[in-house]
Amino acid sequence: MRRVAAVDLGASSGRVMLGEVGDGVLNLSELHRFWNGPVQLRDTLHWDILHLYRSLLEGLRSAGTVHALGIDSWAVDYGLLDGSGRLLGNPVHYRDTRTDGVMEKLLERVPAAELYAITGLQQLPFNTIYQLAAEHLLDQARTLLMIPDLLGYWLTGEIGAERTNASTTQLYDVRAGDWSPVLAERVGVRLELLPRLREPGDVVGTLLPAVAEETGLPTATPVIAVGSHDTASSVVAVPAADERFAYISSGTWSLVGLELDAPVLSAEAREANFTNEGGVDGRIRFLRNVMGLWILQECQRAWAADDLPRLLRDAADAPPFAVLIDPDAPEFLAPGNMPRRIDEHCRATGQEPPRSRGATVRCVLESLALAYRRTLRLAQTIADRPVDVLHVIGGGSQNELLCQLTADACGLPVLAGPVEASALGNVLVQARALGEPLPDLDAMRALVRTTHQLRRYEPQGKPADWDAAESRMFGIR
Ligand code: ADP
Ligand code: LRH
Repeated sequence: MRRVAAVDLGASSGRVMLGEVGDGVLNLSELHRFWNGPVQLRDTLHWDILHLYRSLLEGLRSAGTVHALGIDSWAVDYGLLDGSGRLLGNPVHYRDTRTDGVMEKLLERVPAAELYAITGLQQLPFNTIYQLAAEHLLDQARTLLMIPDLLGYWLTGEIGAERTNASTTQLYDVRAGDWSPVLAERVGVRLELLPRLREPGDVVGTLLPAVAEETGLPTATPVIAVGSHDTASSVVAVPAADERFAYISSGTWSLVGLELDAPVLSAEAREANFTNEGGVDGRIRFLRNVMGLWILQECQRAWAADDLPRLLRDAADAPPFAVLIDPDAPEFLAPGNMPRRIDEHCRATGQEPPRSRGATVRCVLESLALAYRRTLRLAQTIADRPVDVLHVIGGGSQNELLCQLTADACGLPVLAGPVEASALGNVLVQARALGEPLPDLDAMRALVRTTHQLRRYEPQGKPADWDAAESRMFGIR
């Protein structure tokens, strides 16, 4: 039996999980869960990276004997090191306003079509390339490390860039499989800043003596590079039985799409803003970011309403299709005042704002389900890959109302679970690196399928209601 620790840092919480993998066995248990989120400090929105690092060490301390550990986190963000390896500043949150207007300016110099032909990445205003264009510390920096690589560096002293996360920077050439010198030069990023790439499954290094002492783990414990982009790890754990599946990795964001063998770089894909992110074992995650449960999380924060089950019951009782929003509207990206911004969005689109919390939540969930429907239909057409089933994984797979609305809107059966998909994908890639006979993604997914219970939602209701709602939604975009 392989025992490994998986550190999984989502945008709303971090966790250290203990994974056990053996013949027909895939156990996961939580060692430590901790808060994660934005911290506003003067004029900049940050992550609390030292809190994350300390929490990671705390989790590892309670792990007991493990054969290895691996780290995955949200994408696009980074820390900069100076020439002596010290962190320059506290990593900035991708929702910070420093990137306001930056994408538009950079696109005047580098045409969107050229960017897409090289990177295959969707345009998100916070992609690393745009953050770097707004970065004040670039001149002093000698090394750029994505968040899991930064934490791995603090654990081992080793520098590198894991490929799946590197693929989210928009500085990575998706066909060449390496950093793009052309783009780095065009945006003024010195190529030496970008470390050598690592594959998921590579050994990052072993623990520094001080880390071993702090965690009680032997110095020989390897840190393994997993699919260090959390979404790459979560897609590993999609319990699909064949290739005719779509997925929604449902957490703070909803990552909605398909798994492909090769990138789709067509004009159609670019115009529909689909991304081709790097997956484990050379797969491509052809997907779009839908704003996700962030909107609900921010409503809960504004209302100080911790009781999510109650809010969801109220939403289930609220009248259907009363109000719709475009969840991907840019005004929903930044933190703060979310219920008020929903109300303003409704007024601006000629709708009466929702009258209760339950109605607001219903509006958010129905609007998300419609965004999923539109995204999945486009993905199947553009990639020419029809699907029979939609897997919903991550924390949002526990939201029964959203799962049912998703099945109804998409006209597809939804299979919900596992909840901790990123941690499972992280564990599975580590187990394989340690020699567990899990030759390919099919084998890993088969193990998830036989060890985890999924909940099935059949499409219900009248398809015509969703057609009408979709037309209304197009009207407000
Ligand atoms: P991230 O990795 O982005 O931090 P998670 O995958 O942990 O996100 O998912 C967090 C979200 O899952 C929460 O915002 C919440 O909406 C949803 N969620 C968590 N627990 C439940 C639950 N018991 N019922 C319904 N939804 C839940
Ligand atoms: C989800 C995620 C997503 C990225 C976003 C920044 O946690 O990694 O795949 O686009 O965060």
